[in-house]
Amino acid sequence: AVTIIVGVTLGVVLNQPLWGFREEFMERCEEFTEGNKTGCEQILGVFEQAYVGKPSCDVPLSAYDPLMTTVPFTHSCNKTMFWSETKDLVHEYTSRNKDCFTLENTLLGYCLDDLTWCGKEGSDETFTSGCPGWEDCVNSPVRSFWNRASAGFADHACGVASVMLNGSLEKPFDPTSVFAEFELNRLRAPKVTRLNVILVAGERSDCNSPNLKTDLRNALDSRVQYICKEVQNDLLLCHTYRKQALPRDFMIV
Ligand code: N1C
Repeated sequence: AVTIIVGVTLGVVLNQPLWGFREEFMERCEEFTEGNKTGCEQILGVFEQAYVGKPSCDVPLSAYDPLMTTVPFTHSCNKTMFWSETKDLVHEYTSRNKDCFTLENTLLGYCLDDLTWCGKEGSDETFTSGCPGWEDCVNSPVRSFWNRASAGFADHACGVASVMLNGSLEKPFDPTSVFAEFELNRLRAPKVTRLNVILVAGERSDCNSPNLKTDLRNALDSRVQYICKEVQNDLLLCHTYRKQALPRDFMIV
């Protein structure tokens, strides 16, 4: 915090962003890797090559291929946890249960979560304002990153995978979500054996909803086993009841 305050203050005085995107990235990366400064600088360099100097709606998914090769996923592949519209809850859960990994619990996801970035033609800088939003264009640096990283994250999954969905929505499984478009269709037998749907109990949907039983089921490789369990939001949130939060047969291997 002190570093940030000093950085921002100096930045204002000198009219230059001393605490910009690179500093934030490096701080997160070094924290995650327990101080691997050289490794983090290298990763940042490969990351920047995806979008620096390019028009900000002209960054395809493939621009991040070198990054994905440089930073392979290392978590045990049968501990993969996907999510859609349950971001806070799923991270509340994974922060207590080290047996599950969301993309944000991996190095790349951790470094870039909630950040905005883009480049500009003829500039070697990273900008954090005036960048296209998710809906502004398909090939924005941020959207392409999450799509590409999510695809790679799903390709890494094996054995039992899980997804946390939101039962207070009419369609917990949204066919236009990143989960539907870039993850679910990559879960293939025999590499992946089962998908656990963890449905956070809500007003609008339960495990019997056609949206899950039919739509999600049909979008999943028929050779992959499918189970769905409803869990209570407060059980999930409460550390004391963690062991009861998921039924026994639901535990991730
Ligand atoms: O579109 P979603 O959910 O189904 O995407 C979630 C899905 C997860 O399983 C993740 O593996 O896709 C991956 N993912 C992220 O990890 C991620 N972190 C932050 C996708 N999007 C991610 N974001 C941002 O959240 C991103 O900017 C996008 O706008 C949202 C998608 O969230 P969602 O609609 O709840």
